[in-house]
Parts: sequence; C-alpha cells; structure tokens
Amino acid sequence: MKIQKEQITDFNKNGLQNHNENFDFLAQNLAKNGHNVTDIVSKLSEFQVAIPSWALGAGGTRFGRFGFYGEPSSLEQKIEDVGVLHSLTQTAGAVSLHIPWDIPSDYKAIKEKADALHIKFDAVNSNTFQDQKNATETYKYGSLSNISQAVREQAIQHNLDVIKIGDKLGSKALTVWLADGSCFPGQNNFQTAFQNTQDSLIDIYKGLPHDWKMLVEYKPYEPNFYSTVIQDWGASLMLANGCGDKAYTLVDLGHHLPNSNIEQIVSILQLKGKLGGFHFNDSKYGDDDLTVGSIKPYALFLIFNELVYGMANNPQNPDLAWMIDASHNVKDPLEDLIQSLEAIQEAYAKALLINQEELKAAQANNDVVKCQEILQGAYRTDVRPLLEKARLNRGGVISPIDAYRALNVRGELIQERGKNTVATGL
Ligand SMILES: [Mn+2]
Repeated sequence: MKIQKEQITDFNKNGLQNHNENFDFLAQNLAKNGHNVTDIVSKLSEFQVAIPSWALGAGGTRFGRFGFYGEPSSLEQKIEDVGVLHSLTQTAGAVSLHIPWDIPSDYKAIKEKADALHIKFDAVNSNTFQDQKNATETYKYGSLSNISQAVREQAIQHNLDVIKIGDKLGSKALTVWLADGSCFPGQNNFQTAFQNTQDSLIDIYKGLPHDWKMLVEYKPYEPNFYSTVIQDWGASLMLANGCGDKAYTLVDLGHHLPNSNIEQIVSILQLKGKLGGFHFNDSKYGDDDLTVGSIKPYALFLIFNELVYGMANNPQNPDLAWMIDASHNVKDPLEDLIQSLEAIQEAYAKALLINQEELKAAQANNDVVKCQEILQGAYRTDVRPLLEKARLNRGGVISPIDAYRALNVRGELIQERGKNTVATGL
C-alpha cells in the first residue's frame, strides 16, 4: 500500500484552520520569549528516526504471541509499511534491518523500492541470540564470548556477513547486541567471557568499511539472568575503546536497571565523543519495549535536553543513529510506531525550548529553583502545533493517527495481505 499525495492534501483540509490558529498563537508566544520558531520547526523537520524491521509486526512475549492482521511477511512489505509511516509523519525516513530475518533476495529491487519511498538504510543488526537454520554451532552458551573458539568464529563470520549485506544497501553502521551472559553464579568466568568478546569484536571491527561505525549495545539482564557480558555503558565503552575510533556505545532506553540516570549517561558519552546511537522505547519495570513516552515522558525530555546540548556543544561526537526499538503486543504496530515518533518529536521540541544561556547563568549562580523552573517551563509547553507544522512543511499530515484511521490503512493492508500473515523473524 502506498499513500498518495492527494490523500494527504485531502485529509489536511479539515484541520488546517485549527492548526493555523494554534500554531500562530504558540509561535507568537515563543517569539516573545526570544525563540526562533522557524529554526525549531526546521530542526524538527530534519530529525529522522529509523524504524526497526521487527517492530512492524506483533512481537509477543515469552508466553505467547497474538498476531496483528495484515502484517508484512516480506522485506518488500516491511519497507512499504515504513513508507506509510514516513508519508504520514515525515519523520521515519530510515529502516533498520535485522539479519538473517531481512536478507534481500534482490538488492537492486529493494534499494529502488526504498529510494522511491525516501527511506534510507540505517544501522544493520546482527543476530547471535538464536540458532540459525543449518548452523553447525549453537549459541546456547553464548556467541562472541563463548568458551568454544568454533562458536566464536561462527558468530564473528555472521557479523562480517551482516556488514557485507548492509554495505550493498548503503548502511553505514553495524549494531551488535549480545544475549551472552550467564544464568547462574559460577557458570562463566567473567574475565574470560569479556576478553573473548573483546577479541571477537576486534575481528569484526577489522572487517568494517572505512566509513562505517560499530555500535556496541549493552543490557544488564535478559535473556541471561545472573550476568550479561556487556551489562552497562562502562563495559560497552571499554569494548568500543578496545576496538578503535569507529566503535561507539549505543544506549537503549530500556536496557537499564530501574531509576538509572540515563540522561547523565548520554551526556558523559557525548563529552567523550563515544555515543554512537540511541534506541527509543519506554518501560515500567525493565526492557518492556513499550511505546516511547507512554510511561516516563519527563525522563525522555531530560534525555533530549542532554542530547540537544551534546549536539550543539560536542563536535567530537558523531551524528547519532536514532532508532525506535519497541515491540507491540496489544496495539496495531503502525499506530504504536506513530505514537512513538510523535513522542520523540515532542520531547525533542520541548528540549529545544530550553534557554541554554539562561540555564547556564542560573547554574552559575547556584539558583537551583530557577534551573528547575527553566526545565519545567519548557516541558509544560504544548509543542504539538510545532510538530504539525514540521510535518506539513515536508508534505506530511497534521495528525498522523487520525489520518491513519481515516485512510483505513490497516483495513487496506488486510485486504492486500490477508489476516494470517506473520512478520518474518517473529
Ligand atoms: Mn536496542
């Protein structure tokens, strides 16, 4: 399914007057307070977030999976779904593939399809948390960290293959997330597992094209419940540093123990020029993979405050790979992704409203109350008209969820694909 320009124009007709009134009111108020509204809107327009291919179908839990009708069952269809998201929101201009779930059979055709929908190929993700069909070795006891050299070699080769696939599509980064670890004390020697992982990553790093990055993701627990080899940002940073300049830490919002100060982590990594990418989601208890901003929107805003500061003040840190990393069990996956994209833009817009000079002055005076007022003043602003304007400027819709429903996208997808499709890999 492809959304046509006329459908978007038609949909926008109804809401345009309301939007204009809301936008003008907000823009005037912001301008009075010294904000450059045009600049903020253009920053929002430019901000693009990659959609992971695995988030386009229902994810499921350890206990069961309830499918969602009309799911994409091929890479082509996944890219079409990202195309739908992008044409409505104009902020999903990239897709992040998962190998082996998304190996193209016809590279040229896939690239042409993505180009036509204005979608780029973001970081490619390797998978050594499942055994693959016909594999000679098993990852049951780990992959890059495994005590067996044969297993490590298989996992290294897989990552090198993923780089080759990504390279053919125009990707510029490999994301490595390891499920490696142990479920019981004594099961693993921590030092051996860490050293094996470092050595394996160095072998993969050697296979990176010169303009590529390696992003090392961390997670404190799950699927291993006693220890994970790359449990936190410190372990990730050590491994990245051990590989070289093109290796970076990747922060996934859900991969922290409760109450971790994630905004401080991203801040210091940027200072050190080592923050490579960011995965968005939300959670209540752990790696819950919920809709971005659905549980802790203020924490997301505080993270964006640090990201905005870093993007302005840390030229030593590269442009970040932004991706949603979520899973959908009860919602229409595309509606969930639209809500996530909106929440990301909202947090970004609010962070852009923080007057950094004023904040610096208040910090210099140890005016704690003023510091809080500045942050919360920005947070309490209803920035949605700015998001609407950013979308409209690029040819998107005023209200993506309403448009998605008005255009009966899911109904069309079911018509086209049937009810019992399953997204590959899930
Ligand atoms: Mn992730």
